[in-house]
Amino acid sequence: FRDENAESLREHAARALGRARERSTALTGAVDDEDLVRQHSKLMSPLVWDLAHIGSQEELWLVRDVGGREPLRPDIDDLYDAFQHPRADRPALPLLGPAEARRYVGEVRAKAFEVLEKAPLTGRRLTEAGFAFGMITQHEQQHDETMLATHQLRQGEPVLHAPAAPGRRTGPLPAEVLVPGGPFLMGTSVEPWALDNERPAHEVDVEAFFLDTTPVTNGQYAEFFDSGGYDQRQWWSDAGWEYRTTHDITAPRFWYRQQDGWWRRRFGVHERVPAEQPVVHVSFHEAEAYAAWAGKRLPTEREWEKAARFDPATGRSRRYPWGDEDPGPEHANLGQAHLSPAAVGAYPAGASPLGVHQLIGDVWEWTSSDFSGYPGFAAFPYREYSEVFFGPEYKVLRGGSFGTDTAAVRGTFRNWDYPIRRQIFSGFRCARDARGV
Ligand code: AVJ
Ligand code: FE
Repeated sequence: FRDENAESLREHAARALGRARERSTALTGAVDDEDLVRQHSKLMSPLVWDLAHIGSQEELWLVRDVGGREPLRPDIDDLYDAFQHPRADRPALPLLGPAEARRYVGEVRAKAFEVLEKAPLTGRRLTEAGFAFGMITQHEQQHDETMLATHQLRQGEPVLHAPAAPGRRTGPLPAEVLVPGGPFLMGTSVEPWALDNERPAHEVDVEAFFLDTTPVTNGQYAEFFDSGGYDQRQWWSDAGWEYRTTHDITAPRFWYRQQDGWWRRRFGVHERVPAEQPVVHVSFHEAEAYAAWAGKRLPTEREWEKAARFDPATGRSRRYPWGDEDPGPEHANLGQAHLSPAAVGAYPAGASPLGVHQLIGDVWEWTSSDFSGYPGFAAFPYREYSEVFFGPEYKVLRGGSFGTDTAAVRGTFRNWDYPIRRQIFSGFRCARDARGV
Protein backbone atom coordinates (compact mmCIF):
# COMPACT_ATOMS: atom_id res chain seq x y z
CA PHE A 1 0.00 0.00 0.00
CA ARG A 2 2.87 2.41 0.64
CA ASP A 3 3.92 1.61 -2.90
CA GLU A 4 2.71 4.48 -5.11
CA ASN A 5 2.13 2.21 -8.08
CA ALA A 6 -1.42 2.79 -9.36
CA GLU A 7 -2.09 -0.93 -9.96
CA SER A 8 -1.16 -1.86 -6.42
CA LEU A 9 -3.27 1.03 -5.07
CA ARG A 10 -6.19 -0.26 -7.12
CA GLU A 11 -5.71 -3.79 -5.86
CA HIS A 12 -5.42 -2.60 -2.29
CA ALA A 13 -8.64 -0.57 -2.60
CA ALA A 14 -10.48 -3.45 -4.29
CA ARG A 15 -9.43 -5.88 -1.54
CA ALA A 16 -10.41 -3.46 1.23
CA LEU A 17 -13.81 -2.83 -0.38
CA GLY A 18 -14.32 -6.56 -0.82
CA ARG A 19 -13.47 -7.30 2.80
CA ALA A 20 -15.94 -4.64 3.98
CA ARG A 21 -18.68 -6.09 1.81
CA GLU A 22 -18.06 -9.62 3.06
CA ARG A 23 -18.51 -8.33 6.58
CA SER A 24 -21.70 -6.37 5.78
CA THR A 25 -23.09 -9.44 4.05
CA ALA A 26 -22.29 -11.67 7.03
CA LEU A 27 -23.77 -9.23 9.57
CA THR A 28 -27.01 -8.84 7.60
CA GLY A 29 -27.15 -12.50 6.56
CA ALA A 30 -26.97 -13.81 10.11
CA VAL A 31 -30.62 -13.00 10.87
CA ASP A 32 -33.92 -13.40 9.03
CA ASP A 33 -35.68 -10.64 7.09
CA GLU A 34 -38.06 -9.84 9.92
CA ASP A 35 -35.10 -9.27 12.20
CA LEU A 36 -33.41 -7.04 9.60
CA VAL A 37 -36.30 -4.57 9.47
CA ARG A 38 -36.94 -4.56 13.22
CA GLN A 39 -35.56 -1.89 15.52
CA HIS A 40 -33.61 -3.65 18.26
CA SER A 41 -33.04 -0.46 20.24
CA LYS A 42 -34.15 3.16 19.90
CA LEU A 43 -30.44 3.99 19.79
CA MET A 44 -29.92 2.05 16.59
CA SER A 45 -31.24 1.88 13.05
CA PRO A 46 -32.81 -1.30 11.68
CA LEU A 47 -29.95 -3.31 10.13
CA VAL A 48 -31.55 -2.95 6.70
CA TRP A 49 -31.23 0.85 7.00
CA ASP A 50 -27.47 0.59 7.64
CA LEU A 51 -27.10 -1.70 4.64
CA ALA A 52 -28.87 0.58 2.15
CA HIS A 53 -27.22 3.67 3.72
CA ILE A 54 -23.82 2.10 2.97
CA GLY A 55 -24.90 1.82 -0.67
CA SER A 56 -26.39 5.30 -0.74
CA GLN A 57 -23.19 6.98 0.52
CA GLU A 58 -21.16 4.95 -1.97
CA GLU A 59 -23.45 6.13 -4.74
CA LEU A 60 -23.24 9.80 -3.66
CA TRP A 61 -19.54 10.09 -2.85
CA LEU A 62 -18.01 7.62 -5.27
CA VAL A 63 -20.26 6.87 -8.18
CA ARG A 64 -21.67 10.38 -8.63
CA ASP A 65 -19.00 12.77 -7.22
CA VAL A 66 -15.76 10.98 -8.05
CA GLY A 67 -17.01 8.89 -10.98
CA GLY A 68 -19.30 11.53 -12.49
CA ARG A 69 -21.87 8.80 -13.24
CA GLU A 70 -25.62 9.15 -13.53
CA PRO A 71 -27.56 8.64 -10.29
CA LEU A 72 -28.94 5.11 -9.77
CA ARG A 73 -31.62 5.92 -7.22
CA PRO A 74 -31.90 9.68 -6.67
CA ASP A 75 -35.36 9.03 -5.21
CA ILE A 76 -33.92 7.42 -2.07
CA ASP A 77 -31.15 9.93 -1.25
CA ASP A 78 -33.28 11.53 1.46
CA LEU A 79 -34.30 8.25 3.15
CA TYR A 80 -30.68 7.35 3.84
CA ASP A 81 -29.47 10.80 4.80
CA ALA A 82 -28.53 10.42 8.47
CA PHE A 83 -29.10 14.14 9.06
CA GLN A 84 -32.70 14.01 7.82
CA HIS A 85 -33.95 11.23 10.06
CA PRO A 86 -32.88 10.41 13.63
CA ARG A 87 -32.25 6.72 14.29
CA ALA A 88 -35.44 6.34 16.35
CA ASP A 89 -37.59 7.43 13.36
CA ARG A 90 -35.99 5.24 10.71
CA PRO A 91 -38.16 2.11 11.05
CA ALA A 92 -41.24 4.15 10.07
CA LEU A 93 -39.70 5.28 6.75
CA PRO A 94 -40.62 3.60 3.44
CA LEU A 95 -37.21 1.85 3.38
CA LEU A 96 -36.00 -0.62 0.77
CA GLY A 97 -36.82 -4.15 1.90
CA PRO A 98 -34.02 -6.66 2.54
CA ALA A 99 -34.00 -8.09 -1.00
CA GLU A 100 -34.15 -4.64 -2.63
CA ALA A 101 -31.44 -3.29 -0.33
CA ARG A 102 -29.14 -6.20 -1.22
CA ARG A 103 -29.74 -5.70 -4.93
CA TYR A 104 -29.16 -1.94 -4.59
CA VAL A 105 -25.81 -2.21 -2.76
CA GLY A 106 -24.67 -4.78 -5.32
CA GLU A 107 -25.53 -2.48 -8.24
CA VAL A 108 -23.78 0.48 -6.63
CA ARG A 109 -20.70 -1.67 -5.95
CA ALA A 110 -20.52 -2.77 -9.59
CA LYS A 111 -20.49 0.92 -10.63
CA ALA A 112 -17.90 1.73 -7.95
CA PHE A 113 -15.59 -0.93 -9.39
CA GLU A 114 -16.03 0.59 -12.87
CA VAL A 115 -14.99 3.94 -11.40
CA LEU A 116 -12.05 2.33 -9.60
CA GLU A 117 -10.73 0.86 -12.85
CA LYS A 118 -10.67 4.26 -14.53
CA ALA A 119 -9.86 6.63 -11.67
CA PRO A 120 -6.41 8.24 -11.99
CA LEU A 121 -5.56 7.72 -8.25
CA THR A 122 -3.09 10.59 -8.41
CA GLY A 123 -3.38 14.34 -8.54
CA ARG A 124 -6.74 15.25 -7.04
CA ARG A 125 -7.04 14.70 -3.35
CA LEU A 126 -10.29 12.71 -3.67
CA THR A 127 -8.72 10.10 -5.93
CA GLU A 128 -5.13 10.42 -4.79
CA ALA A 129 -3.93 7.13 -3.28
CA GLY A 130 -7.51 5.94 -3.70
CA PHE A 131 -8.69 8.25 -0.91
CA ALA A 132 -12.36 8.20 -1.92
CA PHE A 133 -12.22 4.38 -1.98
CA GLY A 134 -10.52 4.42 1.40
CA MET A 135 -13.15 6.74 2.76
CA ILE A 136 -15.97 4.53 1.45
CA THR A 137 -14.25 1.42 2.85
CA GLN A 138 -13.96 3.07 6.26
CA HIS A 139 -17.55 4.30 6.10
CA GLU A 140 -18.79 0.76 5.41
CA GLN A 141 -16.59 -0.70 8.16
CA GLN A 142 -17.83 1.94 10.62
CA HIS A 143 -21.41 0.95 9.86
CA ASP A 144 -20.39 -2.69 10.21
CA GLU A 145 -19.20 -1.91 13.74
CA THR A 146 -22.49 -0.09 14.34
CA MET A 147 -24.35 -3.18 13.07
CA LEU A 148 -22.25 -5.30 15.42
CA ALA A 149 -23.42 -3.09 18.29
CA THR A 150 -27.01 -3.63 17.08
CA HIS A 151 -26.37 -7.39 17.20
CA GLN A 152 -25.20 -6.97 20.80
CA LEU A 153 -28.46 -5.17 21.68
CA ARG A 154 -30.58 -7.76 19.89
CA GLN A 155 -32.39 -10.31 22.07
CA GLY A 156 -32.38 -14.02 21.26
CA GLU A 157 -30.12 -16.94 20.56
CA PRO A 158 -26.52 -16.29 19.44
CA VAL A 159 -26.15 -15.97 15.65
CA LEU A 160 -22.58 -14.66 15.40
CA HIS A 161 -19.63 -16.94 16.07
CA ALA A 162 -15.86 -16.50 16.41
CA PRO A 163 -13.03 -18.13 18.35
CA ALA A 164 -12.62 -16.96 21.96
CA ALA A 165 -10.30 -13.98 22.41
CA PRO A 166 -6.78 -14.86 23.58
CA GLY A 167 -5.74 -14.89 27.23
CA ARG A 168 -2.75 -13.22 28.84
CA ARG A 169 0.61 -13.85 27.13
CA THR A 170 2.80 -11.85 29.52
CA GLY A 171 3.78 -12.05 33.14
CA PRO A 172 2.45 -9.38 35.49
CA LEU A 173 2.82 -5.90 33.97
CA PRO A 174 3.61 -2.69 35.84
CA ALA A 175 0.41 -0.75 36.57
CA GLU A 176 1.60 2.44 34.88
CA VAL A 177 4.12 3.75 32.39
CA LEU A 178 5.82 7.16 32.58
CA VAL A 179 5.45 9.03 29.30
CA PRO A 180 8.15 11.72 29.11
CA GLY A 181 7.25 15.38 28.65
CA GLY A 182 8.10 17.41 25.57
CA PRO A 183 6.79 18.02 22.07
CA PHE A 184 5.61 15.41 19.60
CA LEU A 185 3.96 15.44 16.18
CA MET A 186 0.20 14.84 16.53
CA GLY A 187 -2.11 14.02 13.62
CA THR A 188 -0.92 13.37 10.09
CA SER A 189 -0.54 15.03 6.71
CA VAL A 190 0.80 11.92 4.95
CA GLU A 191 -1.31 8.91 5.99
CA PRO A 192 -3.12 8.24 2.68
CA TRP A 193 -6.54 7.26 4.05
CA ALA A 194 -6.55 9.57 7.11
CA LEU A 195 -9.83 11.45 7.36
CA ASP A 196 -10.14 15.23 7.57
CA ASN A 197 -10.28 15.33 11.39
CA GLU A 198 -6.87 13.57 11.69
CA ARG A 199 -5.18 16.32 9.64
CA PRO A 200 -2.89 18.22 9.52
CA ALA A 201 0.17 17.02 11.47
CA HIS A 202 1.08 19.62 14.08
CA GLU A 203 3.47 19.79 16.99
CA VAL A 204 2.01 19.74 20.51
CA ASP A 205 3.71 19.90 23.86
CA VAL A 206 2.71 17.37 26.50
CA GLU A 207 3.87 17.40 30.12
CA ALA A 208 5.20 14.16 31.56
CA PHE A 209 2.36 11.92 32.75
CA PHE A 210 1.67 8.39 33.92
CA LEU A 211 -0.61 6.23 31.81
CA ASP A 212 -2.11 2.88 32.79
CA THR A 213 -0.24 0.06 31.04
CA THR A 214 -3.53 -1.56 30.01
CA PRO A 215 -7.20 -0.64 29.80
CA VAL A 216 -9.12 -0.90 33.09
CA THR A 217 -10.34 -4.49 33.52
CA ASN A 218 -13.72 -5.87 34.57
CA GLY A 219 -12.11 -7.04 37.80
CA GLN A 220 -10.82 -3.54 38.59
CA TYR A 221 -14.13 -2.00 37.62
CA ALA A 222 -16.03 -4.40 39.89
CA GLU A 223 -13.95 -3.10 42.82
CA PHE A 224 -15.27 0.38 42.10
CA PHE A 225 -18.80 -1.03 42.18
CA ASP A 226 -18.13 -3.08 45.33
CA SER A 227 -16.78 -0.09 47.21
CA GLY A 228 -20.05 1.75 46.53
CA GLY A 229 -18.74 3.95 43.72
CA TYR A 230 -22.09 4.17 41.93
CA ASP A 231 -23.71 5.58 45.10
CA GLN A 232 -20.97 8.03 46.09
CA ARG A 233 -21.66 11.47 44.69
CA GLN A 234 -18.06 12.66 45.10
CA TRP A 235 -16.65 10.63 42.19
CA TRP A 236 -19.12 11.99 39.64
CA SER A 237 -19.28 15.25 37.72
CA ASP A 238 -22.58 17.18 37.89
CA ALA A 239 -23.56 15.93 34.43
CA GLY A 240 -22.41 12.41 35.33
CA TRP A 241 -24.45 12.28 38.52
CA GLU A 242 -27.52 13.64 36.76
CA TYR A 243 -27.14 10.91 34.14
CA ARG A 244 -26.37 8.19 36.71
CA THR A 245 -29.48 9.03 38.78
CA THR A 246 -32.08 9.87 36.10
CA HIS A 247 -31.27 6.78 34.03
CA ASP A 248 -30.66 4.52 37.03
CA ILE A 249 -27.19 3.53 35.82
CA THR A 250 -25.90 0.95 38.32
CA ALA A 251 -23.33 -1.16 36.43
CA PRO A 252 -21.88 -1.44 32.89
CA ARG A 253 -24.48 -2.09 30.17
CA PHE A 254 -25.28 -5.82 29.77
CA TRP A 255 -24.04 -6.76 33.27
CA TYR A 256 -26.38 -8.41 35.77
CA ARG A 257 -25.89 -9.64 39.28
CA GLN A 258 -26.23 -13.33 40.23
CA GLN A 259 -25.67 -14.93 43.63
CA ASP A 260 -22.21 -16.00 42.53
CA GLY A 261 -21.14 -12.62 41.14
CA TRP A 262 -21.37 -10.60 37.93
CA TRP A 263 -22.67 -12.06 34.68
CA ARG A 264 -23.14 -10.47 31.29
CA ARG A 265 -24.99 -11.05 28.04
CA ARG A 266 -22.62 -10.97 25.07
CA PHE A 267 -24.07 -11.53 21.56
CA GLY A 268 -26.73 -13.78 23.08
CA VAL A 269 -24.32 -15.77 25.27
CA HIS A 270 -24.69 -15.52 29.04
CA GLU A 271 -21.36 -15.77 30.81
CA ARG A 272 -19.58 -14.81 33.98
CA VAL A 273 -17.88 -11.42 33.55
CA PRO A 274 -14.20 -12.24 32.81
CA ALA A 275 -12.07 -10.37 35.36
CA GLU A 276 -9.00 -10.02 33.14
CA GLN A 277 -10.70 -8.49 30.09
CA PRO A 278 -11.01 -4.72 29.63
CA VAL A 279 -14.37 -3.39 30.80
CA VAL A 280 -16.63 -2.57 27.84
CA HIS A 281 -19.99 -0.77 27.44
CA VAL A 282 -19.30 2.02 29.91
CA SER A 283 -20.17 5.68 29.34
CA PHE A 284 -17.71 8.56 29.56
CA HIS A 285 -19.37 9.52 32.86
CA GLU A 286 -18.70 6.09 34.38
CA ALA A 287 -15.11 6.14 33.10
CA GLU A 288 -14.58 9.56 34.63
CA ALA A 289 -16.10 8.49 37.97
CA TYR A 290 -13.92 5.37 38.10
CA ALA A 291 -10.80 7.46 37.40
CA ALA A 292 -11.67 9.90 40.20
CA TRP A 293 -12.27 6.99 42.59
CA ALA A 294 -8.87 5.53 41.62
CA GLY A 295 -7.18 8.89 42.37
CA LYS A 296 -6.50 9.43 38.67
CA ARG A 297 -8.12 11.05 35.62
CA LEU A 298 -8.81 10.19 31.99
CA PRO A 299 -5.98 10.98 29.55
CA THR A 300 -6.37 13.85 27.14
CA GLU A 301 -6.46 12.98 23.49
CA ARG A 302 -2.96 14.33 22.93
CA GLU A 303 -1.60 12.28 25.83
CA TRP A 304 -3.24 9.17 24.41
CA GLU A 305 -1.76 9.79 20.98
CA LYS A 306 1.71 10.54 22.31
CA ALA A 307 1.68 7.25 24.23
CA ALA A 308 0.52 5.44 21.08
CA ARG A 309 2.86 7.02 18.52
CA PHE A 310 5.93 8.62 20.08
CA ASP A 311 9.13 6.69 19.63
CA PRO A 312 11.58 7.89 22.32
CA ALA A 313 14.56 6.44 20.42
CA THR A 314 14.04 8.68 17.38
CA GLY A 315 11.55 11.32 18.60
CA ARG A 316 9.37 10.43 15.60
CA SER A 317 5.62 9.76 15.61
CA ARG A 318 4.80 6.37 14.13
CA ARG A 319 1.59 4.99 12.61
CA TYR A 320 0.91 2.47 15.40
CA PRO A 321 2.31 1.68 18.87
CA TRP A 322 4.40 -1.17 17.43
CA GLY A 323 5.76 0.82 14.47
CA ASP A 324 4.70 1.66 10.91
CA GLU A 325 3.62 -1.85 9.89
CA ASP A 326 -0.11 -2.44 9.21
CA PRO A 327 -1.87 -4.32 12.03
CA GLY A 328 -1.59 -8.11 12.04
CA PRO A 329 -3.38 -10.59 14.31
CA GLU A 330 -0.33 -10.63 16.62
CA HIS A 331 -0.54 -6.87 17.24
CA ALA A 332 -4.12 -6.18 18.25
CA ASN A 333 -7.63 -7.53 18.72
CA LEU A 334 -9.36 -5.95 15.72
CA GLY A 335 -11.73 -6.80 12.90
CA GLN A 336 -14.27 -8.93 14.78
CA ALA A 337 -11.77 -11.80 14.78
CA HIS A 338 -13.14 -12.37 18.29
CA LEU A 339 -16.44 -11.31 19.76
CA SER A 340 -15.04 -9.73 22.92
CA PRO A 341 -12.03 -7.80 24.19
CA ALA A 342 -9.01 -9.99 24.97
CA ALA A 343 -7.41 -10.33 28.40
CA VAL A 344 -4.90 -7.66 29.30
CA GLY A 345 -1.42 -8.82 28.34
CA ALA A 346 -2.74 -10.75 25.32
CA TYR A 347 -0.86 -8.66 22.74
CA PRO A 348 2.77 -8.09 23.82
CA ALA A 349 3.80 -7.70 20.16
CA GLY A 350 1.51 -4.67 19.92
CA ALA A 351 2.99 -2.78 22.89
CA SER A 352 4.56 0.64 22.42
CA PRO A 353 8.32 1.23 22.97
CA LEU A 354 7.46 2.72 26.37
CA GLY A 355 5.58 -0.47 27.25
CA VAL A 356 1.94 0.60 26.94
CA HIS A 357 -0.26 -2.35 25.90
CA GLN A 358 -3.45 -2.68 23.85
CA LEU A 359 -3.84 0.94 22.83
CA ILE A 360 -5.14 -0.34 19.50
CA GLY A 361 -8.04 -2.82 19.51
CA ASP A 362 -10.10 -4.45 22.30
CA VAL A 363 -12.08 -1.36 23.43
CA TRP A 364 -12.48 2.24 22.28
CA GLU A 365 -10.90 4.36 25.00
CA TRP A 366 -12.67 7.44 26.30
CA THR A 367 -10.46 10.53 26.56
CA SER A 368 -11.21 13.73 28.48
CA SER A 369 -11.08 15.79 25.24
CA ASP A 370 -13.94 17.42 23.36
CA PHE A 371 -14.05 16.73 19.62
CA SER A 372 -12.60 19.66 17.69
CA GLY A 373 -10.55 20.48 14.59
CA TYR A 374 -6.76 20.61 14.70
CA PRO A 375 -5.03 23.92 13.88
CA GLY A 376 -5.34 24.28 10.10
CA PHE A 377 -8.31 21.89 9.87
CA ALA A 378 -10.03 21.85 6.48
CA ALA A 379 -13.30 19.96 6.05
CA PHE A 380 -12.92 17.27 3.38
CA PRO A 381 -14.79 16.27 1.35
CA TYR A 382 -17.89 17.45 3.27
CA ARG A 383 -18.55 19.46 6.43
CA GLU A 384 -20.97 16.73 7.45
CA TYR A 385 -18.24 14.15 7.92
CA SER A 386 -16.61 15.73 11.01
CA GLU A 387 -16.94 19.48 11.28
CA VAL A 388 -20.62 19.65 12.16
CA PHE A 389 -19.83 17.51 15.24
CA PHE A 390 -17.09 19.76 16.63
CA GLY A 391 -17.92 21.16 20.05
CA PRO A 392 -18.30 20.26 23.70
CA GLU A 393 -21.21 17.79 23.28
CA TYR A 394 -18.94 15.05 21.95
CA LYS A 395 -16.01 13.33 23.64
CA VAL A 396 -13.19 11.72 21.68
CA LEU A 397 -12.53 7.97 21.85
CA ARG A 398 -9.30 6.43 20.58
CA GLY A 399 -7.78 3.15 19.50
CA GLY A 400 -10.61 1.04 18.07
CA SER A 401 -12.33 -2.02 19.50
CA PHE A 402 -12.44 -5.74 18.75
CA GLY A 403 -15.21 -4.77 16.29
CA THR A 404 -13.15 -2.18 14.37
CA ASP A 405 -11.57 -3.22 11.09
CA THR A 406 -7.85 -2.63 10.52
CA ALA A 407 -8.72 -0.23 7.67
CA ALA A 408 -10.72 1.97 10.05
CA VAL A 409 -8.24 2.62 12.86
CA ARG A 410 -4.64 3.86 13.31
CA GLY A 411 -2.66 5.90 15.82
CA THR A 412 -4.19 9.13 14.53
CA PHE A 413 -7.79 7.89 14.17
CA ARG A 414 -10.44 9.82 16.12
CA ASN A 415 -13.89 8.57 17.06
CA TRP A 416 -16.45 10.63 18.95
CA ASP A 417 -19.72 10.12 20.79
CA TYR A 418 -21.98 11.60 23.46
CA PRO A 419 -20.65 11.08 27.00
CA ILE A 420 -23.78 9.10 27.94
CA ARG A 421 -23.39 6.48 25.21
CA ARG A 422 -22.44 2.91 26.12
CA GLN A 423 -23.97 0.64 23.50
CA ILE A 424 -20.68 1.20 21.65
CA PHE A 425 -17.63 -0.95 22.48
CA SER A 426 -16.26 1.64 24.88
CA GLY A 427 -13.82 1.25 27.75
CA PHE A 428 -10.97 3.38 29.08
CA ARG A 429 -7.64 3.59 30.85
CA CYS A 430 -6.52 6.16 33.44
CA ALA A 431 -3.73 8.72 33.58
CA ARG A 432 -2.24 10.99 36.21
CA ASP A 433 0.09 13.96 36.31
CA ALA A 434 3.80 13.34 36.80
CA ARG A 435 4.62 16.92 37.78
CA GLY A 436 7.41 16.98 40.29
CA VAL A 437 8.45 13.38 39.54
C1 AVJ B 1 -17.12 8.28 13.52
C2 AVJ B 1 -18.39 6.45 14.36
C3 AVJ B 1 -18.89 8.69 15.06
O1 AVJ B 1 -21.03 6.29 13.05
O2 AVJ B 1 -21.64 8.29 13.56
C4 AVJ B 1 -20.78 6.89 9.77
C5 AVJ B 1 -18.98 7.45 11.49
N1 AVJ B 1 -20.12 8.94 9.79
N2 AVJ B 1 -21.46 7.56 8.85
C6 AVJ B 1 -20.81 7.49 13.14
C7 AVJ B 1 -19.94 7.75 10.38
C8 AVJ B 1 -21.07 8.83 8.86
C9 AVJ B 1 -19.43 8.05 12.80
N3 AVJ B 1 -18.46 7.85 13.92
FE1 FE C 1 -22.94 6.79 7.61
